[in-house]
Amino acid sequence: MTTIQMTTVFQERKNALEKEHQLLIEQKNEPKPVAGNGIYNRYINPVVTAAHTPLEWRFDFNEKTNPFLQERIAINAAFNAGAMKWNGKYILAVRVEGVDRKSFFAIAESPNGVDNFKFWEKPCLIPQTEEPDTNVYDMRLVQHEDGWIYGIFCTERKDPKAPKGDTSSAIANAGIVRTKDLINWERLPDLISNTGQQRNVVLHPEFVDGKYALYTRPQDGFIDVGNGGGIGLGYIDNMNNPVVNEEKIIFGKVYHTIYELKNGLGPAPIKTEKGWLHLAHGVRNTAAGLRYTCYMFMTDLHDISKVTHVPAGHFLAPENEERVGDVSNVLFTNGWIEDEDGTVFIYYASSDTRMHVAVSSVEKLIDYVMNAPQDTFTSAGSVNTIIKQVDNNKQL
Ligand code: M1P
Repeated sequence: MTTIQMTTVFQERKNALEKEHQLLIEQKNEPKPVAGNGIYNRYINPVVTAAHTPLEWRFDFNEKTNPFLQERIAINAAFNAGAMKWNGKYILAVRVEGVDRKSFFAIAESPNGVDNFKFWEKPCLIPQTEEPDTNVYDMRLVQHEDGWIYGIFCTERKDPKAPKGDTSSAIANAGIVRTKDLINWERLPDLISNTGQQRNVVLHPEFVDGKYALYTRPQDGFIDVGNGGGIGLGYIDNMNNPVVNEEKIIFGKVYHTIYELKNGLGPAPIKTEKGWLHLAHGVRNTAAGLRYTCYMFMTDLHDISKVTHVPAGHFLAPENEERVGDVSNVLFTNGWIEDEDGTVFIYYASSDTRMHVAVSSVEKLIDYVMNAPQDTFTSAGSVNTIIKQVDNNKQL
């Protein structure tokens, strides 16, 4: 190929890539045109995908070193994002995963919460502790009343006790960073707890009796909860020395529910006049593998360890194209944003691959959590619940 032809190939590809990328990012998003369940509206397009990541991360744009304009660093997925409203913008701390399987965090912002999510120029630079992280993921962003924005995430490292030849066993723990600008991150020590491995650790946004409150999810193994499991609650005095001495399970696993195998808190709870609204994920096993769905519950406004309301079953489950991805049949959430007018943007990832949004309001979520019937834990109980509603409807 002559130099003239090569220049054309490079320039043509550059133009095409830039056009495609711009169209994707600026694509308008609309609610799905269905009556739905009256609790939330899903939006048609995913809000963030691997293809949303900046072209500069993926392509060397120097024609001399990359004459075919090949993708040098490919991105595999963009999912499990923490979320917050900041300086009037809807911010996602996205778990971006390269094709090398390593996840990292990157901030994407949108002016309206449902489309036009654009990544900041560079991924987040997370300082290391003395024991470097092998992989990091699933950050919960919390604006705490102490003035800091905290990011608590899972840090994964190879199990040092794994027998020779076992190249998979890992240990999960909660890594902690804090920031004032989402650019400069201060790394604090990893969480110290006595209950085994930790994932899905979430900071409560307010002090409780002068202490930091943490929702935890202790488990015996990396995948299996073993004898542990459930959503725990513990307290620490100082984020610079994050030792949680005692954890109380406030929401455990229950036989024949959507959280039979394990569960974990999603984002930090939303404070309402009726209580704290929680969004979590529950996992059950099936012949097709683990199924992850999202569910809601409420805790007492003055006693955050007391669960007051739990509607039966899932609140959001994978549907249509959401069912398929790198880890299929998974919906996972670790971010939502409550707007000043009570609108709630629920950010959820499907099948460990891409991010979506569903929009609701505090009023609708309270109505759902307080009035949808709770689980009776038996088929006969479910039938009775339906018959009661049919009979009530007949009186109308
Ligand atoms: O693959 C599904 C999810 O599995 C893990 O969640 P949990 O610890 O509750 O099992 C996490 O790795 C999460 O990132 C992932 O989406």
